[in-house]
Amino acid sequence: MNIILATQNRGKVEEFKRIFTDCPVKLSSIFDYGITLEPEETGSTFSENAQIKLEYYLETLQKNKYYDSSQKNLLLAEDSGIEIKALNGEPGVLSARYGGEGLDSADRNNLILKKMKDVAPENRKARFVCCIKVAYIETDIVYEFIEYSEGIIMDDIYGSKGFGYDPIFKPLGYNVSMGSLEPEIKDKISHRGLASKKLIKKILDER
Ligand code: ITT
Repeated sequence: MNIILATQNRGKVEEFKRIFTDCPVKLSSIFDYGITLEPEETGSTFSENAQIKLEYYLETLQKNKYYDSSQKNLLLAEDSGIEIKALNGEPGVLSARYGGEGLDSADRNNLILKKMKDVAPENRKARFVCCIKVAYIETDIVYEFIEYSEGIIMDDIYGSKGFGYDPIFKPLGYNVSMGSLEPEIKDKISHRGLASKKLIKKILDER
């Protein structure tokens, strides 16, 4: 089976490649097909945005026949982000664009730290959310998997592994930031790792 990752985020591609290492599938991404156009994420939930991405890239792939039809082809779209309790759930679905388009990840992390500077340790709860949606390209049948990774927002930036908000997020049960964890540990506890685990189980059950 082929899985085509429908994401423009190279951090996600790297993680999915690691997570699927032992799963008997061939992984590629829309980068391999030179697809750079992306849809506007106008949904108000992770599920709605994952659906928007899935439909957009499904149409592109089906129109251009960018896949090997001698095998089953699964298109995988994913919408994710971080919800911070003290910020009423923000950045949420706006995680990739929080604070405006001109910012990079370090700017976004600093923006959050600034907003949270007077928030007491017990009120710094946050969680990562991952909604994976997959569609069989030939049949359009869709499945959804949602998972969470709970933790708190730290008082500064720690670690340089991972991407996005990893350096300011301390996962529950750990004493260091997600950005300080070895990638394989992150995959075991992350929203993306846990949602992927459900998908992998489905793929293996269907074999
Ligand atoms: P695609 O839509 O093309 O997949 P994107 O980066 O725009 O790429 P999202 O709209 O799903 O993806 O936004 C997810 C953002 O949430 C991402 O840019 C990060 O800032 C943050 N995020 C998601 N998962 C994360 C993780 O594992 N670690 C740190 N930050 C994460």
